[in-house]
Amino acid sequence: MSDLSTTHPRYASLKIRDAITAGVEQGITSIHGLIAHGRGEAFDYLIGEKTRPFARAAMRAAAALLLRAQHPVISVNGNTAALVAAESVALGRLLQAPLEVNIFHASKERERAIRRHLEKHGATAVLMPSREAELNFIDSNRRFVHPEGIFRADVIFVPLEDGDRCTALRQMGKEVVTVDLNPMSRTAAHSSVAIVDNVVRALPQLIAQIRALQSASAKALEELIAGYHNDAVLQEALECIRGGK
Ligand code: PTJ
Repeated sequence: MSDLSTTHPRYASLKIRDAITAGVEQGITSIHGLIAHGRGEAFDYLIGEKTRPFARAAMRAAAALLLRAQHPVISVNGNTAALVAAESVALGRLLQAPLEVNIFHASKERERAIRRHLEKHGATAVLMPSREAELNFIDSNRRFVHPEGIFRADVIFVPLEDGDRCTALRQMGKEVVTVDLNPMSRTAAHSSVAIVDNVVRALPQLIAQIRALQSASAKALEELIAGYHNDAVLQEALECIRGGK
């Protein structure tokens, strides 16, 4: 860990860097994950490193979609595990949804390290990718999924996604909720709901939003989902980055 003073003006950002580099050192996060993180940091800087109204709107719709789901699943990769393991476990518990390890850069060792890390944070059942079920429309390692998890899911929460799987899941008729700081990514464009925010800020707020909507009627959830337009929300994020808002 860096010798960080809480008074450092970049303290929050540097703490997150420490978490992601620790993830690499522990064999949880891919070395490529550092590059992905750097890209995320650049976009975070451009949105002012705070949760914006467009992200809050997406979180409300995401909460409604996840609450309406019959079989929600939370997909966890190396960056998510390093940054928000405890929050991912809490989200799974709240939704009674399984966590499933699914990584882009293939490594059985890293899959097992992610599972152990989630278990250390309180996860009881972590689904692992298998050769028994494969997604269509995708060639990468991410096509291998658990038959009772992502394969069967109707709504999948996939923070820090690569665009290919998001598109494949949508082509298979599933709803996809993502967290991605880049509003121009294929992931953001192709998901049902894209939360343009740092996953570190987004997860606690999404959990709070789900709690707030837990007793909402089915009709109220439907209305929230129907009133959400991902393209328009991404446009707002782009305007914010261009300095418009
Ligand atoms: O563990 P693995 O093998 O599954 O690999 C995970 C990564 C993230 C390396 C892999 O999925 C990947 O290469 O992703 P991409 O295509 O680089 O996309 C990652 C996206 O996440 C980019 O659009 C980044 O801007 C965004 N991002 C990075 N850090 C954060 C983020 N979004 C939200 N919060 C972050 N902290």
